[in-house]
Amino acid sequence: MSTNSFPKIVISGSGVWTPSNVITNEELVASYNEYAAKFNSDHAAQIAEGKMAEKPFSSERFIEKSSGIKARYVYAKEGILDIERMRPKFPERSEDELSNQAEIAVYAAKEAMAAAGKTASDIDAIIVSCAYTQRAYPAIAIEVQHALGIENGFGFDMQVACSAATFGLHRAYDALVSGSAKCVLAINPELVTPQVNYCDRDTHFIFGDVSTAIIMERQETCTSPNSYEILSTKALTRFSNNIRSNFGHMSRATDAEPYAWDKLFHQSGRKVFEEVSPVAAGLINDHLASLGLTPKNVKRFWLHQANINMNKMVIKQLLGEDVKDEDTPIILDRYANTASAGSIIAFHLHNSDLKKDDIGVICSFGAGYSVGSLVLRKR
Ligand code: CO8
Repeated sequence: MSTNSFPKIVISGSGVWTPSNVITNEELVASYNEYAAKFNSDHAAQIAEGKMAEKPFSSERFIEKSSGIKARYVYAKEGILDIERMRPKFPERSEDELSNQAEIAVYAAKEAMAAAGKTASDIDAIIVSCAYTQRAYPAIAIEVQHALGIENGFGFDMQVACSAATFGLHRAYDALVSGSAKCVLAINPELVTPQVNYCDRDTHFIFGDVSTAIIMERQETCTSPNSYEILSTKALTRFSNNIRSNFGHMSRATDAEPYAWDKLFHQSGRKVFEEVSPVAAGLINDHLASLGLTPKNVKRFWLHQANINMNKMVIKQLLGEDVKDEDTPIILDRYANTASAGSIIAFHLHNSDLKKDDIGVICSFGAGYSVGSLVLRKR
């Protein structure tokens, strides 16, 4: 196997914070269908005149069959199931309080730091990388740095939708290789439910909230009993409007309605499914080939968790039919799509049984389009 001659960089700890609130498909569909029935009744005249479209009903059977999702964890359950509101409700915090996203970032960060045996004084870079940050500045990463008592180095935020976590890990890797940091805390506080359109049956079931974190450092400082050498990183982007949200700071200047459908998450799910799966499989294949490896050399694929059928298709394109479930762990049945955090949850929950020298691949794919992978070897 060919590896580069750069210093060896390792993942030495991971953490996941899971919200205590759960919404099952049954609860979500019951609430949406009640909302849709009321909408149709309230707008019966306009619908009859063809001036407004009737709201179609949602179905638990459809959701589980077409996505694999059975439930999702949410930061705040209040509001989402209220048919007069149809969005989560967070009490506003003062500027003196820790922001919601920094709070959940800190939970996951502490778990990852404990797993890697690191304290605040060991860390000198914090990357908060996720689909949305709750404000533009000051960076959530700098707030987390402060909250954790990390006095050295720097922090910054970045966004690459569903590939934010892997692209964040790529930046951590680059900083460690170049020597601009010695120990990086990369966090993905995915607080996405505020951007879900709970009035839209095509997308109301897709997302859940979570926070994940990884500690990355040079091999020589690693004392963790469970660590992975990063053999290589690879990323690819291709522009597409098929997954989009138009919410942003410009909305105020355009007088746009902040809750309009196009300001929330929307997608052409079928097109995404068909277009992204082969690109993800191709990137993984090329990445492994660049290291003299094939998919058959990989013990575990920790894939992005958007859709179970999509993951099966990617694996089929890589390996054919013959794959055991434990080789490609699925967590979206419980967590749903957690934007960029899905592959990191899968890694965190399903890596401790790997043996020395086993090869694993973390791969994300989603909006942008963006695809990112890391090839790992157990130490
Ligand atoms: N109940 C009943 N029927 C439904 C429902 C529902 N809830 N939803 C849709 N249908 C209907 C459709 O309207 C359609 O009806 P018709 O045939 O009459 O038009 C029919 O079911 C079939 O619809 P689809 O063809 O769309 O169904 P699919 O089998 O393709 O499944 C999925 C839809 C599950 C959305 C699937 O296409 C999918 O998962 N695609 C992959 C999408 C993906 O990976 N997207 C990535 C997004 S995540 C990302 O990049 C991060 C973004 C940032 C995070 C944002 C957080 C808010």
